[in-house]
Amino acid sequence: MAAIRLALLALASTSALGSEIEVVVDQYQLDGSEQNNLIHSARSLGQTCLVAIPGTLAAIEMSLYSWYTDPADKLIIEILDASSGLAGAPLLGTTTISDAELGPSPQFLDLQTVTATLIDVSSMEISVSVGDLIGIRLSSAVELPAAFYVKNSFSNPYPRGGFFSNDSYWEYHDLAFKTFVAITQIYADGFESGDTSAWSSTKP
Ligand SMILES: [Ca+2]
Repeated sequence: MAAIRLALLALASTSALGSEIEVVVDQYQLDGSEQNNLIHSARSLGQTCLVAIPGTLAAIEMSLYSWYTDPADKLIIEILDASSGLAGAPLLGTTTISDAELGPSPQFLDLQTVTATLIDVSSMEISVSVGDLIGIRLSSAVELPAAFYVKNSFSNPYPRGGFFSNDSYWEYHDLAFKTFVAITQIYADGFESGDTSAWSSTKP
């Protein structure tokens, strides 16, 4: 088990004059206490979620672990545009994480801090708007008995989306997950506090 990737720290950096990029949690479902779901060569699965904060999708956190896998085995993470349904949903981006990069697998995620596996998806540069339905699909080429696992709950703790596996969808299953969105904060005065460089061009 490697340390959790803390790429978000790098994302939360200052950009252009008068604005700052901030990474915030958008959608979340913290309960993963009811089931460990298998992911292997014959079984993909995922979760849909409804975007509420516009920006750029930055990261996904999930409670993942593996069994009989090799450190180099890959879990594939795909982000889908599920707004028109999951069947044939356009692929917005894909990345992988190796078994060696998996973090801890708590039964409950923590809203305030990253305690499981953080998957950086910022390189996909996916712009999200309020009301977009995003699908997060997990798959792998590993063959049973090797498998990855992700924790979820049965009692529909997240009514704004649902669980899917291969071609099936269950509204009442929900993975434990958090989505992180990078937003650009624009300062009302057009420049950052303490920065007086803009004054010279606005003074008469
Ligand atoms: Ca649900």
